[in-house]
Amino acid sequence: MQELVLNILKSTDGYVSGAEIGERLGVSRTAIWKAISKLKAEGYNIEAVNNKGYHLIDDSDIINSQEIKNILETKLIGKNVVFYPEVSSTNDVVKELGENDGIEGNVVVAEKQTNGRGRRGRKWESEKGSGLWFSILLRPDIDPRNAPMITLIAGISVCVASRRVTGLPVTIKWPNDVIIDNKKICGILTEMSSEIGNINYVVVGIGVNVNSESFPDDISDIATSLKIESNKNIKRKVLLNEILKEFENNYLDYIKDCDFSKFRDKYRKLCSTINQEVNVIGRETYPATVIDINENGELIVEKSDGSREVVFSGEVSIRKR
Ligand code: BT5
Repeated sequence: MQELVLNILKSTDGYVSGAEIGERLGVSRTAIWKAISKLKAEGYNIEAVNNKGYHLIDDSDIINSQEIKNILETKLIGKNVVFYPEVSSTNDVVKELGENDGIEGNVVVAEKQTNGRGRRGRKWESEKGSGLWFSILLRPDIDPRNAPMITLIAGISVCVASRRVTGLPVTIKWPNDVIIDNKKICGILTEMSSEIGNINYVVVGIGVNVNSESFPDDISDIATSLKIESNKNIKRKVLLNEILKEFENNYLDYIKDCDFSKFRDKYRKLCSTINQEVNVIGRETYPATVIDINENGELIVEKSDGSREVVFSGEVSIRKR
Protein backbone atom coordinates (compact mmCIF):
# COMPACT_ATOMS: atom_id res chain seq x y z
CA MET A 1 0.00 0.00 0.00
CA GLN A 2 2.77 2.42 0.97
CA GLU A 3 4.46 1.93 -2.36
CA LEU A 4 1.25 2.56 -4.29
CA VAL A 5 0.53 5.72 -2.30
CA LEU A 6 4.10 6.87 -2.82
CA ASN A 7 3.83 6.33 -6.57
CA ILE A 8 0.73 8.52 -6.70
CA LEU A 9 2.42 11.24 -4.66
CA LYS A 10 5.49 11.09 -6.87
CA SER A 11 3.51 11.34 -10.07
CA THR A 12 1.34 14.23 -8.83
CA ASP A 13 2.50 17.74 -9.47
CA GLY A 14 0.97 19.61 -6.53
CA TYR A 15 -1.55 18.30 -4.03
CA VAL A 16 -3.72 15.21 -4.06
CA SER A 17 -6.40 14.55 -1.45
CA GLY A 18 -6.60 11.45 0.72
CA ALA A 19 -10.08 10.82 -0.68
CA GLU A 20 -8.79 10.82 -4.24
CA ILE A 21 -5.86 8.50 -3.47
CA GLY A 22 -8.29 6.21 -1.63
CA GLU A 23 -10.64 6.17 -4.58
CA ARG A 24 -7.88 5.39 -7.06
CA LEU A 25 -6.58 2.53 -4.94
CA GLY A 26 -10.00 1.32 -3.81
CA VAL A 27 -9.29 1.68 -0.09
CA SER A 28 -10.48 3.90 2.76
CA ARG A 29 -9.09 7.31 3.64
CA THR A 30 -7.93 5.83 6.95
CA ALA A 31 -5.82 3.29 5.07
CA ILE A 32 -4.28 6.16 3.09
CA TRP A 33 -3.65 8.15 6.24
CA LYS A 34 -1.87 5.13 7.78
CA ALA A 35 0.27 4.62 4.69
CA ILE A 36 1.20 8.33 4.69
CA SER A 37 2.18 8.12 8.37
CA LYS A 38 4.44 5.16 7.65
CA LEU A 39 6.07 6.97 4.74
CA LYS A 40 6.70 9.97 6.95
CA ALA A 41 8.25 7.71 9.59
CA GLU A 42 10.59 6.38 6.90
CA GLY A 43 11.70 9.94 6.29
CA TYR A 44 9.63 11.05 3.30
CA ASN A 45 8.91 14.73 3.54
CA ILE A 46 5.15 14.85 2.93
CA GLU A 47 3.24 18.05 3.47
CA ALA A 48 -0.44 17.84 4.46
CA VAL A 49 -2.62 20.91 3.92
CA ASN A 50 -6.30 21.20 4.91
CA ASN A 51 -8.68 21.11 1.95
CA LYS A 52 -5.83 20.49 -0.48
CA GLY A 53 -4.37 17.16 0.51
CA TYR A 54 -0.90 15.71 0.41
CA HIS A 55 2.22 16.82 -1.40
CA LEU A 56 5.61 15.11 -1.55
CA ILE A 57 8.42 17.60 -1.13
CA ASP A 58 11.29 16.16 -3.07
CA ASP A 59 14.16 17.31 -0.94
CA SER A 60 14.44 14.15 1.04
CA ASP A 61 17.44 11.87 0.89
CA ILE A 62 15.67 8.60 1.41
CA ILE A 63 17.23 5.22 0.92
CA ASN A 64 15.21 2.04 1.19
CA SER A 65 14.81 -1.08 -0.95
CA GLN A 66 12.30 0.50 -3.31
CA GLU A 67 14.18 3.76 -3.85
CA ILE A 68 17.38 1.83 -4.51
CA LYS A 69 15.73 -0.63 -6.90
CA ASN A 70 14.11 2.23 -8.78
CA ILE A 71 17.38 4.02 -9.41
CA LEU A 72 19.92 1.24 -9.98
CA GLU A 73 21.09 0.87 -13.58
CA THR A 74 23.43 -2.06 -13.03
CA LYS A 75 23.05 -5.53 -14.53
CA LEU A 76 24.82 -7.65 -11.93
CA ILE A 77 25.97 -5.68 -8.92
CA GLY A 78 22.92 -4.76 -6.90
CA LYS A 79 20.47 -6.68 -9.05
CA ASN A 80 19.61 -8.25 -5.74
CA VAL A 81 19.63 -5.58 -3.07
CA VAL A 82 18.52 -5.80 0.54
CA PHE A 83 18.10 -2.74 2.73
CA TYR A 84 18.17 -2.67 6.55
CA PRO A 85 17.28 0.37 8.65
CA GLU A 86 19.80 -0.90 11.20
CA VAL A 87 22.31 -3.72 11.19
CA SER A 88 25.48 -4.64 13.10
CA SER A 89 27.71 -4.54 10.02
CA THR A 90 26.72 -4.96 6.37
CA ASN A 91 29.92 -7.00 5.90
CA ASP A 92 28.67 -9.51 8.50
CA VAL A 93 25.30 -9.82 6.75
CA VAL A 94 26.94 -10.36 3.37
CA LYS A 95 29.42 -12.87 4.83
CA GLU A 96 26.42 -14.85 6.02
CA LEU A 97 25.03 -14.72 2.48
CA GLY A 98 28.42 -15.83 1.20
CA GLU A 99 28.42 -18.83 3.52
CA ASN A 100 24.93 -19.71 2.34
CA ASP A 101 23.17 -19.25 -0.97
CA GLY A 102 23.95 -15.59 -1.69
CA ILE A 103 24.73 -14.93 -5.31
CA GLU A 104 27.36 -12.80 -7.01
CA GLY A 105 26.30 -9.17 -7.01
CA ASN A 106 24.09 -9.31 -3.88
CA VAL A 107 24.25 -5.93 -2.16
CA VAL A 108 23.27 -5.11 1.41
CA VAL A 109 22.72 -1.46 2.33
CA ALA A 110 22.08 -0.14 5.84
CA GLU A 111 20.85 3.21 7.10
CA LYS A 112 22.86 2.67 10.27
CA GLN A 113 25.48 0.21 11.51
CA THR A 114 25.84 -0.49 15.22
CA ASN A 115 29.12 -2.34 14.77
CA GLY A 116 30.62 -0.86 11.59
CA ARG A 117 34.11 -2.28 11.20
CA GLY A 118 37.34 -1.01 9.70
CA ARG A 119 40.45 -3.09 9.06
CA ARG A 120 42.26 -4.94 11.84
CA GLY A 121 39.34 -4.66 14.25
CA ARG A 122 39.11 -0.87 14.05
CA LYS A 123 35.76 0.85 14.37
CA TRP A 124 33.90 2.53 11.50
CA GLU A 125 31.51 5.33 12.53
CA SER A 126 28.23 4.69 10.71
CA GLU A 127 25.61 7.13 11.91
CA LYS A 128 22.01 6.97 10.80
CA GLY A 129 21.00 8.95 7.75
CA SER A 130 24.30 10.51 6.84
CA GLY A 131 26.24 7.94 4.91
CA LEU A 132 26.27 5.08 2.49
CA TRP A 133 27.13 1.89 4.33
CA PHE A 134 26.97 -1.12 2.05
CA SER A 135 28.62 -4.41 1.12
CA ILE A 136 28.83 -6.38 -2.12
CA LEU A 137 29.02 -10.17 -2.43
CA LEU A 138 31.32 -11.47 -5.16
CA ARG A 139 32.15 -15.00 -6.26
CA PRO A 140 34.90 -14.45 -8.81
CA ASP A 141 36.37 -17.48 -10.50
CA ILE A 142 39.95 -16.25 -10.10
CA ASP A 143 43.02 -17.18 -8.10
CA PRO A 144 42.81 -15.81 -4.52
CA ARG A 145 46.17 -14.13 -5.08
CA ASN A 146 44.46 -11.81 -7.55
CA ALA A 147 41.70 -10.78 -5.13
CA PRO A 148 43.43 -7.85 -3.36
CA MET A 149 43.23 -5.82 -6.57
CA ILE A 150 39.44 -5.90 -6.31
CA THR A 151 39.80 -3.54 -3.34
CA LEU A 152 41.90 -1.15 -5.41
CA ILE A 153 39.26 -1.27 -8.13
CA ALA A 154 36.57 -0.48 -5.58
CA GLY A 155 38.65 2.55 -4.51
CA ILE A 156 38.93 3.75 -8.10
CA SER A 157 35.17 3.29 -8.54
CA VAL A 158 34.23 5.30 -5.43
CA CYS A 159 36.67 8.03 -6.38
CA VAL A 160 35.43 8.36 -9.96
CA ALA A 161 31.76 8.20 -8.95
CA SER A 162 32.18 10.78 -6.17
CA ARG A 163 33.90 13.14 -8.58
CA ARG A 164 31.15 12.67 -11.13
CA VAL A 165 28.36 13.36 -8.64
CA THR A 166 29.98 16.21 -6.69
CA GLY A 167 32.76 17.65 -8.86
CA LEU A 168 34.99 17.64 -5.78
CA PRO A 169 38.75 16.91 -6.01
CA VAL A 170 38.45 13.42 -4.56
CA THR A 171 41.62 11.30 -4.58
CA ILE A 172 42.82 7.88 -3.41
CA LYS A 173 45.22 7.44 -0.54
CA TRP A 174 46.98 4.17 -1.31
CA PRO A 175 45.78 1.51 -1.08
CA ASN A 176 42.10 2.28 -0.78
CA ASP A 177 41.12 5.22 1.37
CA VAL A 178 39.21 7.81 -0.58
CA ILE A 179 40.05 11.29 0.61
CA ILE A 180 39.64 15.00 0.02
CA ASP A 181 42.59 17.11 1.04
CA ASN A 182 43.98 14.30 3.21
CA LYS A 183 40.69 13.78 5.08
CA LYS A 184 38.88 10.51 4.67
CA ILE A 185 35.45 10.37 3.03
CA CYS A 186 35.44 6.62 2.39
CA GLY A 187 36.95 3.43 3.71
CA ILE A 188 36.83 -0.02 2.15
CA LEU A 189 36.96 -3.32 3.99
CA THR A 190 37.42 -6.41 1.83
CA GLU A 191 37.10 -9.84 3.38
CA MET A 192 37.58 -13.17 1.64
CA SER A 193 36.88 -16.84 2.21
CA SER A 194 39.11 -19.04 0.07
CA GLU A 195 40.98 -22.30 -0.29
CA ILE A 196 44.17 -22.84 -2.23
CA GLY A 197 43.49 -21.77 -5.79
CA ASN A 198 39.82 -21.14 -5.21
CA ILE A 199 37.70 -18.30 -3.88
CA ASN A 200 34.57 -19.16 -1.99
CA TYR A 201 33.43 -15.54 -1.76
CA VAL A 202 34.66 -11.97 -1.42
CA VAL A 203 32.87 -9.26 0.53
CA VAL A 204 33.63 -5.67 -0.46
CA GLY A 205 32.36 -3.31 2.26
CA ILE A 206 32.23 0.38 1.42
CA GLY A 207 31.49 3.25 3.78
CA VAL A 208 31.09 6.76 2.38
CA ASN A 209 30.49 9.86 4.50
CA VAL A 210 27.91 11.59 2.36
CA ASN A 211 25.81 14.10 4.30
CA SER A 212 27.55 13.90 7.70
CA GLU A 213 27.84 17.34 9.27
CA SER A 214 30.22 16.45 12.08
CA PHE A 215 32.21 13.55 13.50
CA PRO A 216 33.13 12.28 16.97
CA ASP A 217 36.16 14.07 18.49
CA ASP A 218 38.58 11.20 17.95
CA ILE A 219 38.18 11.33 14.15
CA SER A 220 37.10 14.92 13.53
CA ASP A 221 40.62 15.83 12.33
CA ILE A 222 40.90 12.96 9.86
CA ALA A 223 37.34 12.54 8.57
CA THR A 224 35.19 14.64 6.26
CA SER A 225 32.06 14.23 4.17
CA LEU A 226 30.96 15.17 0.69
CA LYS A 227 28.49 17.62 2.20
CA ILE A 228 31.08 19.32 4.41
CA GLU A 229 33.36 19.74 1.40
CA SER A 230 30.73 20.86 -1.09
CA ASN A 231 28.22 22.61 1.15
CA LYS A 232 25.49 20.70 -0.64
CA ASN A 233 23.20 17.82 0.24
CA ILE A 234 24.04 14.84 -1.90
CA LYS A 235 21.40 12.23 -2.77
CA ARG A 236 22.83 8.99 -1.45
CA LYS A 237 20.94 6.78 -3.87
CA VAL A 238 22.31 8.71 -6.85
CA LEU A 239 25.84 8.26 -5.55
CA LEU A 240 25.20 4.58 -4.82
CA ASN A 241 24.05 4.01 -8.38
CA GLU A 242 27.13 5.73 -9.79
CA ILE A 243 29.49 3.76 -7.53
CA LEU A 244 27.87 0.42 -8.38
CA LYS A 245 27.82 1.19 -12.12
CA GLU A 246 31.48 2.13 -12.07
CA PHE A 247 32.40 -0.86 -9.94
CA GLU A 248 30.45 -3.28 -12.11
CA ASN A 249 32.28 -2.16 -15.27
CA ASN A 250 35.70 -2.24 -13.65
CA TYR A 251 35.16 -5.53 -11.82
CA LEU A 252 33.87 -7.41 -14.88
CA ASP A 253 36.75 -6.05 -16.89
CA TYR A 254 39.29 -7.05 -14.23
CA ILE A 255 38.17 -10.65 -13.66
CA LYS A 256 38.43 -11.41 -17.40
CA ASP A 257 42.21 -11.71 -17.14
CA CYS A 258 43.16 -10.33 -13.69
CA ASP A 259 45.46 -7.85 -15.35
CA PHE A 260 45.65 -4.82 -13.06
CA SER A 261 47.98 -3.01 -15.47
CA LYS A 262 44.83 -1.97 -17.38
CA PHE A 263 43.84 0.12 -14.36
CA ARG A 264 47.29 1.34 -13.43
CA ASP A 265 47.15 4.65 -15.28
CA LYS A 266 43.70 5.46 -13.97
CA TYR A 267 44.78 4.60 -10.43
CA ARG A 268 47.94 6.68 -10.70
CA LYS A 269 46.00 9.73 -11.90
CA LEU A 270 43.62 9.51 -8.95
CA CYS A 271 46.23 8.61 -6.33
CA SER A 272 47.46 11.51 -4.20
CA THR A 273 50.08 9.35 -2.43
CA ILE A 274 52.55 9.46 -5.32
CA ASN A 275 55.47 11.87 -4.69
CA GLN A 276 54.58 12.16 -1.02
CA GLU A 277 57.01 11.95 1.86
CA VAL A 278 55.69 9.17 4.08
CA ASN A 279 56.53 6.85 6.91
CA VAL A 280 56.16 3.23 5.91
CA ILE A 281 54.83 1.41 8.93
CA GLY A 282 55.33 -2.35 9.01
CA ARG A 283 57.61 -4.71 10.86
CA GLU A 284 60.04 -1.80 10.82
CA THR A 285 59.09 1.83 10.32
CA TYR A 286 61.10 4.02 7.97
CA PRO A 287 60.75 7.33 6.12
CA ALA A 288 60.51 7.16 2.34
CA THR A 289 59.35 8.97 -0.76
CA VAL A 290 56.58 7.39 -2.81
CA ILE A 291 57.78 6.94 -6.38
CA ASP A 292 55.02 5.08 -8.18
CA ILE A 293 52.43 2.30 -8.25
CA ASN A 294 53.47 -0.84 -10.12
CA GLU A 295 51.37 -3.05 -12.41
CA ASN A 296 50.19 -5.08 -9.39
CA GLY A 297 48.94 -2.02 -7.54
CA GLU A 298 51.87 -2.14 -5.13
CA LEU A 299 53.69 0.94 -3.96
CA ILE A 300 57.27 1.67 -5.01
CA VAL A 301 59.04 3.76 -2.38
CA GLU A 302 62.54 5.18 -2.15
CA LYS A 303 64.38 5.14 1.15
CA SER A 304 66.73 7.94 2.22
CA ASP A 305 69.75 5.90 1.05
CA GLY A 306 68.30 5.82 -2.46
CA SER A 307 67.33 2.14 -2.40
CA ARG A 308 63.86 1.19 -3.57
CA GLU A 309 61.31 -1.14 -2.01
CA VAL A 310 58.03 -2.57 -3.22
CA VAL A 311 55.40 -2.25 -0.54
CA PHE A 312 52.41 -4.61 -0.30
CA SER A 313 49.18 -3.28 1.10
CA GLY A 314 48.54 -6.26 3.36
CA GLU A 315 51.81 -5.78 5.18
CA VAL A 316 52.25 -2.10 5.80
CA SER A 317 50.44 1.17 6.11
CA ILE A 318 51.81 4.56 5.24
CA ARG A 319 51.43 7.90 6.92
CA LYS A 320 52.12 11.27 5.39
CA ARG A 321 55.03 13.09 7.06
C1 BT5 B 1 38.45 1.33 6.72
O1 BT5 B 1 39.18 0.78 7.74
O2 BT5 B 1 38.61 2.42 6.27
C2 BT5 B 1 37.33 0.43 6.21
C3 BT5 B 1 35.98 0.95 6.55
C4 BT5 B 1 34.89 0.13 5.90
C5 BT5 B 1 33.52 0.53 6.33
C6 BT5 B 1 32.45 -0.20 5.58
S1 BT5 B 1 30.85 0.42 5.92
C7 BT5 B 1 30.10 -0.92 5.16
C8 BT5 B 1 30.91 -2.12 5.55
N1 BT5 B 1 30.46 -2.68 6.81
C9 BT5 B 1 31.41 -2.61 7.76
O3 BT5 B 1 31.29 -3.02 8.94
N2 BT5 B 1 32.51 -2.02 7.25
C10 BT5 B 1 32.36 -1.70 5.85
P1 BT5 B 1 40.51 1.42 8.31
O4 BT5 B 1 41.42 1.77 7.20
O5 BT5 B 1 40.95 0.45 9.32
O6 BT5 B 1 40.06 2.76 8.97
C11 BT5 B 1 39.40 2.80 10.20
C12 BT5 B 1 39.77 4.14 10.85
O7 BT5 B 1 39.13 5.20 10.14
C13 BT5 B 1 39.29 4.26 12.28
O8 BT5 B 1 40.24 3.74 13.18
C14 BT5 B 1 39.10 5.77 12.43
O9 BT5 B 1 40.33 6.38 12.70
C15 BT5 B 1 38.68 6.20 11.04
N3 BT5 B 1 37.21 6.29 10.91
C16 BT5 B 1 36.24 5.63 11.57
N4 BT5 B 1 35.03 5.95 11.11
C17 BT5 B 1 35.22 6.86 10.12
C18 BT5 B 1 34.36 7.58 9.26
N5 BT5 B 1 33.04 7.45 9.27
N6 BT5 B 1 34.93 8.43 8.38
C19 BT5 B 1 36.27 8.59 8.31
N7 BT5 B 1 37.13 7.94 9.10
C20 BT5 B 1 36.62 7.08 10.01
